[in-house]
Amino acid sequence: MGFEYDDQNIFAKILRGEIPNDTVFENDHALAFRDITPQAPSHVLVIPKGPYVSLDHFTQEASEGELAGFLRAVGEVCRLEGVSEDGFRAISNAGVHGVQEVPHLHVHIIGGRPLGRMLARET
Ligand code: DGP
Repeated sequence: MGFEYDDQNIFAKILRGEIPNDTVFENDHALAFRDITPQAPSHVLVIPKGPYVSLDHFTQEASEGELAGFLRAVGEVCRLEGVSEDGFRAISNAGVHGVQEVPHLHVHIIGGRPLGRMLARET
């Protein structure tokens, strides 16, 4: 499957510095910042700096350095936010079924309170 990246998406604008963000952590390959509509006391988005739409796209086309830098940023955020001990949820929505709003790969790191079940059960 070919992946098309829209460089006018809002996270591309954040990476270019066109829109401000509340940065939590940054390394060579990733930026982590607070979600504008937090779902819990701690809600941080981790994004790769490269133009990738989804985890599927990223893991197909990113270099080993990008993969490592991104994943290490996820861990750094957990520790910086203090959610490692009590736990957290990492979510990456993709595509229509995943209800992805912003078409630049992001992992939500959510914690700071009990989060309940991952999904509502289907009846
Ligand atoms: P989703 O694509 O559905 O996984 O979620 C996108 C998330 O991005 C959503 O929780 C709200 C957040 N968001 C959207 N626009 C902005 C923005 O301009 N700044 C920040 N910090 N977060 C945003």
